[in-house]
Amino acid sequence: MTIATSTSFPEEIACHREIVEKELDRMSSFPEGCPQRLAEAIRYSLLAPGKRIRPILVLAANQLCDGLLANALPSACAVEMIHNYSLIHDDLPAMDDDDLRRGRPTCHKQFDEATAILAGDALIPLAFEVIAKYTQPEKTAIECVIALSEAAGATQLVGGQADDLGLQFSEPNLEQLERIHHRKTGAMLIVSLELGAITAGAPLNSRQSLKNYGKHLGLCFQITDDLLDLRGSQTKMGKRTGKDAGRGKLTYPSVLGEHESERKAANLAEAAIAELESFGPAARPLQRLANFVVHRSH
Ligand code: GRG
Repeated sequence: MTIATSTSFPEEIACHREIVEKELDRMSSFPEGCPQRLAEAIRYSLLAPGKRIRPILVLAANQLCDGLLANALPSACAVEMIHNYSLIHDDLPAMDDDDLRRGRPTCHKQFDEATAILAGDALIPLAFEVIAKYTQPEKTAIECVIALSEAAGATQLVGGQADDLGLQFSEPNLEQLERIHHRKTGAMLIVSLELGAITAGAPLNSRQSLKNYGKHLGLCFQITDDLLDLRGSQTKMGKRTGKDAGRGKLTYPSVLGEHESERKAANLAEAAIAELESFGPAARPLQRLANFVVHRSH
């Protein structure tokens, strides 16, 4: 089925961005105890203008399952904190070695490598602290901590990144590529939807539909990321483009070709949209988000 609407960011959930940004600001204000340069580096990266897709997914999924926004907000901030740490570390010379992120110098360029490593390090426990302190009831907080730690851990985000770093200049292999991206990019998007459902106390079938939507959306997001790296505008993306091919990285266009990659991304967006049909019209914002992801320019 086709959601024939605008491909811009869905307005009904774009408002969540402001709520999340205010809360991220508050949660990273460190009134005392954090060394000033470290606090500046954390806030420089965390509050930089990102799309905030992951926290918006948490809040939109929670809303779809009739949850309370205030109970999902700690998890929304936590996924953005983990995402931010992964961006800071990914940009380091030992990893992807980037000097531009969200339209600004990367954290290690603006500060220094040691400070950037520590800023990323500090964001990991902060994410779990925020969930544990501010999610009700305690049982729900524990469930959120377990879901996020699994998604961010050695078998998912970190494992996917490790495999991706090890795979430069290997033979094109779609299965390997999909396995990496399911963990490196998909896991954090899937857990965002799961956290929204958990904090709303949603039944298992709703949780599963949201996770399936996240699985399709995650792969679609990665394919469009690869296509944008190939032909996107550096100004719009806020990061260097054209880097993957130059480094011999395995990407969807390098394995499938541009046309087939586009077709696959469109099919995945359709599959994501179909997963949410059982929720009725209340799912439209998340369905439009899938359209935004496949047509995005940044
Ligand atoms: C260091 C453990 C570790 C993992 C790094 C984030 C990451 C994993 C790699 C970045 C490389 C990359 C381009 C991944 C593809 C998908 C992705 C995470 C894109 C960046 O996310 P956006 O587009 O960024 O949501 P904003 O800035 O909008 O938050």
